[in-house]
Amino acid sequence: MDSQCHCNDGFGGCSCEVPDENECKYRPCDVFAHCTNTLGSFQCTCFPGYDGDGFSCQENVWNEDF
Ligand SMILES: [Ca+2]
Repeated sequence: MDSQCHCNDGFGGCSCEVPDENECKYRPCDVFAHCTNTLGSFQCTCFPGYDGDGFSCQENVWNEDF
C-alpha cells in the first residue's frame, strides 16, 4: 500500500521532489470512477456498486443475487 502525499500539481513523491503529471485533471476515468494520481501513472477505480476497469464502469446489477 503506497502512502499518498498531496503535492502541488506536477510533483509527487513523499517529499514532493519528483516531477509527476497529475493525469487525473484530464478526467481519464469513467464518470463512475474515482481517479487516483500516482507517481508516473494514475489509477482509475470504479465507485462502489460499479463494475469495470476504471475506464469503463457499469452499475453492478449482480448485487441483488447475493
Ligand atoms: Ca501521475
